[in-house]
Amino acid sequence: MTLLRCGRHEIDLSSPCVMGIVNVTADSFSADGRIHPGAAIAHARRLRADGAAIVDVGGESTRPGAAPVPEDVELARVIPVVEALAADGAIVSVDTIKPAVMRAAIAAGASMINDVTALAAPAAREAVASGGAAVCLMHMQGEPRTMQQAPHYADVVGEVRAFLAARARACRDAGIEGDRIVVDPGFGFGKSVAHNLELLRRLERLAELGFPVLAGLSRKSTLGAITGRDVGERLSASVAAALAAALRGARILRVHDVRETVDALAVWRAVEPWTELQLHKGLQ
Ligand code: PT1
Repeated sequence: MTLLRCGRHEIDLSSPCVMGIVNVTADSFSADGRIHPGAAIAHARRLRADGAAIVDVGGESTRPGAAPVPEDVELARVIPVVEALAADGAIVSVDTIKPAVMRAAIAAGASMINDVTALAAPAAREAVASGGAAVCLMHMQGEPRTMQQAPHYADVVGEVRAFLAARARACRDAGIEGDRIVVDPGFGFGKSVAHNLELLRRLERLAELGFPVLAGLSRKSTLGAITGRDVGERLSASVAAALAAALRGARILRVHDVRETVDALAVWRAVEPWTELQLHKGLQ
């Protein structure tokens, strides 16, 4: 059994789980500019009811071309949402690259930090280590504003794997236990369509590192390139991509469409030979 320790929570990853995406953006603000986190909190509660094991709260977009958000703005967006969800007993992840946001989020009850720069800052490693949080270490080439301009690799799988192994080592050296570390190839972060597909096809190579693998493909442009669909029409493509990742060893699937992904995983689980025993015992 693979257990991930997140703060005082434990997640059983012997079968894949779903992380629901909660963006705290313009929608969460009233017309006068004051924070109104209610919409984000309600959305996160719906995702949990739909079967999300983790909710990932983000106040700064990292998608291609996105601009940075000031620290005070990010804090004001994220912290009220973390407080409300943690009070519900939720496993809350916070998608941030700023050590001050990590510290405040953990103090507000977050039990996982999702950092697209893989805890590059020493203060970030210290915040996660002292807070007892889990961490998702993600690979990115370049920075969000410009990363899609000319992504280049000699060996994309080998380079991403070596990067994640080195980041995991740095985290352990900083006092973060191995059973709190998750790794992520960072689909769409400085990668062409061919790079993303190669990483997905050979995801087992990353699972071999011995840490649970998180895969985030939901609604991304690679799925648009494959299907010809706009971002709002990528539900089936996203579910298929999540399942393809799960089949190759991903243990956490970061998605917008939680209910649909949970159903797809349930069918896959029921078909897998290793579920036969539980089925005979419990589901007859
Ligand atoms: C991810 C991820 C993330 N993705 C983790 N955190 C985003 N750990 C934000 C596109 O090509 O995969 N893993 N946080 C969203 N980023 C993108 C990137 C969104 C690319 C869209 C695209 O469309």
